[in-house]
Amino acid sequence: MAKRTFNKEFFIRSVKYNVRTLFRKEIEEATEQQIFQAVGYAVKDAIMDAWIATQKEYEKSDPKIVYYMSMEFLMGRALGNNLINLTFYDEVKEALEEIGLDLNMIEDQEPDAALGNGGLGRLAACFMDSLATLGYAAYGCGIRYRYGMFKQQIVDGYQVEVPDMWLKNGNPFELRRPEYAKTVKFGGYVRIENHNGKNVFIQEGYQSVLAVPVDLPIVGYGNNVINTLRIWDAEAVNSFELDRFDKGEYEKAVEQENLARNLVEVLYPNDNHMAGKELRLKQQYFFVSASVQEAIAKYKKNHSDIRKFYEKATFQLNDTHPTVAVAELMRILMDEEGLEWDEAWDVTTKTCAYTNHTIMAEALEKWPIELFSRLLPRIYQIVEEINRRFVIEIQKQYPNNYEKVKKMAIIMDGQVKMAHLAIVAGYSVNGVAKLHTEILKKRELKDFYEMMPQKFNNKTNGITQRRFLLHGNPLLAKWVTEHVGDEWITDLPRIKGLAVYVDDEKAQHEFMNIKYQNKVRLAKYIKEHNGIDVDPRSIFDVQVKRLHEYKRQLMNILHVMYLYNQIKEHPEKDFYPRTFIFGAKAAAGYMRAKLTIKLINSVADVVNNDASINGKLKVVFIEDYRVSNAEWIFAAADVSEQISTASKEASGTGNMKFMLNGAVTLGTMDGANVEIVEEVGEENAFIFGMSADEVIDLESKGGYDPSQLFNTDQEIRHVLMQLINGEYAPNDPERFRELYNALLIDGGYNRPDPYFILKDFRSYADAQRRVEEAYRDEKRWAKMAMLNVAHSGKFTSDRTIQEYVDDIWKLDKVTVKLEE
Ligand code: 26M
Repeated sequence: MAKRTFNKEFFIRSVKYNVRTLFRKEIEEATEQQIFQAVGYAVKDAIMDAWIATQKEYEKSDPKIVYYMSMEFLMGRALGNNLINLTFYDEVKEALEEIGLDLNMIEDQEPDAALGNGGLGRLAACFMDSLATLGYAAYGCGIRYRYGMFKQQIVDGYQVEVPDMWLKNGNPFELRRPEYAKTVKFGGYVRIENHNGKNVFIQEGYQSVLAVPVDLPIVGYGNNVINTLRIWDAEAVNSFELDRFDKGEYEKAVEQENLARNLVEVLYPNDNHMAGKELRLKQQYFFVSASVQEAIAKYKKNHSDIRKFYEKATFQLNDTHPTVAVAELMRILMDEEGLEWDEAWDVTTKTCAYTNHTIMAEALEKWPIELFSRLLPRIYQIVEEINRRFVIEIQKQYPNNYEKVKKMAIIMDGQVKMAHLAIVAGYSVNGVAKLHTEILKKRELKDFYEMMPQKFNNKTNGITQRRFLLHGNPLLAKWVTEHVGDEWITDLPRIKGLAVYVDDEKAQHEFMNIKYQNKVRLAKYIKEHNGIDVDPRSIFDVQVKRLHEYKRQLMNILHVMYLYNQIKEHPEKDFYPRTFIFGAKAAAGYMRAKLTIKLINSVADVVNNDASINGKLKVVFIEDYRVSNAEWIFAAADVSEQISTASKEASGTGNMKFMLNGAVTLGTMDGANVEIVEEVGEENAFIFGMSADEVIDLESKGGYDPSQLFNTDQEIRHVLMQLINGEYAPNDPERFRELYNALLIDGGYNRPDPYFILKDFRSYADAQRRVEEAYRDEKRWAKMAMLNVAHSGKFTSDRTIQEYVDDIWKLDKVTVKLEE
């Protein structure tokens, strides 16, 4: 990999200069945050030449561009990652040391850019990294939320949400570009005028807002490619009107100010759940309209025939959230570029492609017609016409089959169904893991698959090894490089070379020692943040992900309660010390999820303070789980908990991050777990529970009756009774009744235990027993863990992106040369 030269003296001078000009201080007087800012600006400067060169190269060679449209980009911190990808990390670390500064401390000053909830947002971030590294022209298109994902505090065991003021000290990496601002219109009505026999649609009485782009550099690894994440900020169009005397004008100006402020105020903190909020739809149209306008303006700079737009641009819709892009593109092509419907439709259906990330029914986006048409009157007209034409298609293909129309129409029962719109108007529909795509084709989207099978394809998710191994786990990264060379950094399958060392005792020792060092690092973090002592020699069993019933954190903690009961009842029995680590944010309004957090913390309080169990069991809830602390957590994990109800987790990507860091999967045959097992072998994972087919079958029969289990299995019964007898809530024995009821009476969907927690419990406990047994055999464990690392090659997002490029986007590869 070509390495750019790093000029140490220049860099140090730049940091010192920045401290002086930004803060009127010498380095010695600056705060840690000020030093971060100064270093951040120095790094941005180091990026600038390549950023300019990349954009010049794109203008010259005119490659096809992908616009990755997403409501979420869960970027995490930029400083360390940028240095890694510039291949300057070690040099900068040394340079800073020379002036008495610690790069780790400086990195720690940076707030996470948490412009996303979880899997979907982090996937977008990994994709941006891979696109730049592979040398493809890409724009991330999103929103510059003033407040990202809330910060989580645990107060008395409960989650408290605190606003995430990530921009309060400024962001040294961002570049504001007001010269490319766009106007976005909401509301009003559409007047139709006839101009020489042609209908012209004029929106009137609307409110407008100015979309101002803010660019963040996306650094490719060692290749001088710098792509752009363009996040839109909102401003009032005419703030000068504030001093108008006319009352009506004044109120209008205030309205515009408010609209702009509210629009980009905050990320909706729901994950896998649709809340039909008007402001959310406004956010969607706001960034989509600005992004589509921008894409067209860019195309028109060097091309005259808008009918060939799709040859140079493609829009990937990250779930249905940006699906109004379909209608917005139609609107611009017809109303502004003068194309006829059929011409515009041809372009649109060759431009847009859709990724589905979930089959959870409550996550499907459906907007009430009333709201949709009031907010986006012209867009609604276009959606209506798309629907009208599509319904005719359905009727042609399935004459007299009204059921088909009812199931597939875009507009039905007073609602606009965004997934249907995305499928009809897109040239590609993809799922995010093999199993997930099969479920889409055979069940969830069966009718669409039968009508247009050629659109459907799978793109199994991936993660970037640059952040999640090279940056997050420097000890293991170095060790891997010593054994297989450093090509894995841009060619992860090379990591397979480790396989020849799995029986080598020296390698096993080194590997386990690195894991131990990482556990010590995490144990320190836990001591500092939770005040809990954990033994780095115990098994670190980790479940970190959003809190959701289908992910079954409840099953995990019930199992901990079960183990604790066993230890108490049989103190003499040999028990390998275990540390159960949780990290999870619950959507602010999701009461059952929040109560599960309280349960985990209540169990932790009891178990961690029971001297009689000699520290055999520890439970830790890591506050504010986020990208930056995730890097440490993955590095320290022995066991990766991937225990969703089979069929519910579309892919999962945490599972891949654990695998890459040498944790062994304890999981169901769900999402990408299936492919992890395929790669590493069943004997190197702990698989349990119902299959997706079994779950779907049982669901269609209306579920099952858990009272059987409750009445016959005394240990399960004991644990469940502890939810309502005050064992973990002596002052309020009723506190966890809700969870008890969900498992035994009604957990939603009109049935008990809809996520089959009790049904899978025994099988889970047995898998946990096998984990313990395996861990006792040090060599066996070392081999398993190493084999997981060695077989993680498939799960790089570089592979995923290459598949998107080959099968969907058809992008041209670009190389950027820098004159030094
Ligand atoms: C919808 C409406 C209003 C507010 C928020 C939403 C919403 C936000 C995020 C709905 C769903 C959201 O994310 C879904 C998600 O993260 N899905 C996950 O995607 C990952 C990447 O493909 C997969 O690995 C996970 O399995 C899947 O759960």
